[in-house]
Amino acid sequence: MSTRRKFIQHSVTGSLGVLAGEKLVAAAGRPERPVQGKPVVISTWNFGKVANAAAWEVLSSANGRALDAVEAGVKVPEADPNNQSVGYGGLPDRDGHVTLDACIMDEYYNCGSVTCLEHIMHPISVARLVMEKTPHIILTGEGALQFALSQGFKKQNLLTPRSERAWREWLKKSKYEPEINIENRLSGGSGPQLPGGADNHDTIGMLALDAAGNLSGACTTSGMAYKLRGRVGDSPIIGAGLYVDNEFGAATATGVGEEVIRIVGSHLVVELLRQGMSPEAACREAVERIVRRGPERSKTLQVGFIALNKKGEFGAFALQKGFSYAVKNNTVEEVYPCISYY
Ligand code: SD4
Repeated sequence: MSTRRKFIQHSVTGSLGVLAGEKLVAAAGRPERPVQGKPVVISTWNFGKVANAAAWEVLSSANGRALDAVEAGVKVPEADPNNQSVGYGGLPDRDGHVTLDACIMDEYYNCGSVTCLEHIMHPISVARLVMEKTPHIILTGEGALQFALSQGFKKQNLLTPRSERAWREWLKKSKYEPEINIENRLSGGSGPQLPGGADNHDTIGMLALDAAGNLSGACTTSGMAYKLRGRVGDSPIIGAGLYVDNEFGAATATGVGEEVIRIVGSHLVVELLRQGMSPEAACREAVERIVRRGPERSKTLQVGFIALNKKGEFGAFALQKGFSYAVKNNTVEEVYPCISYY
């Protein structure tokens, strides 16, 4: 049985008992009937489910704010040494440095970001402080680290033995080839295996709508494994990896960041929400734009978008099969395999 089929089967089985007709829900890549309402949190990939649970603790508490929820949520994979794509345990660049990208945006159009940050386990919290305590939006590299230390963050070695082994194995051939859907293998998925047992790219992007009707989002990653030193992806770029417009909706992205930046993907999705599209249709249009701009290139890589509107309706669309996203609200706690262009 193909790994893809195994994955869908796993998701379907995992769905039973949560909602009536869940088999159809999972197979279609979206809920069978419209799901909406607040509060709600959605995030990228199957490992989003545990992150959503942490966000839900905030969202379901009195006056829980979406901004606090998304920060708490994405800190879960950031601190997980077994997640080789985000924070601690992330795969390094080709020189062996773990460099982290993250950004956060609230309901007032405030935003903060760090790029190429080293030695700090929770880049999302540093990004939040850039937003709240500086007149700037983006801090990078050495300056971002200096700022983090000044705010009391502790310097740590983020390269775990497992990730170091994977990197040393990779060095033998030094072939840079991001694999489609490598993310699925995280948290029990079944994606392909890289030398040394490593994954080569993932990201958690998370969007939340709180009970007061306010939206926020967060996005954090160690970026593409074995990237060139200094490479920054879409994830910390406001408008590319994440965008929140509290009037209409929010979107975030995962996959090959260069493609997302080229179309300023998350901002595009949110603008399409503004024009009245559903979250799924907006994500689809952004993906189709990537296809139109590079039809051949688009066959070889993965990009996925998720979106959430002010009513609490959500949707997603990906270039390739195999992307998944996790949703939690008052009635649903689910990982949906996403529909795709190819
Ligand atoms: C990046 N977008 O650095 C990130 C990686 C990613 O699934 O999302 N991978 O380009």
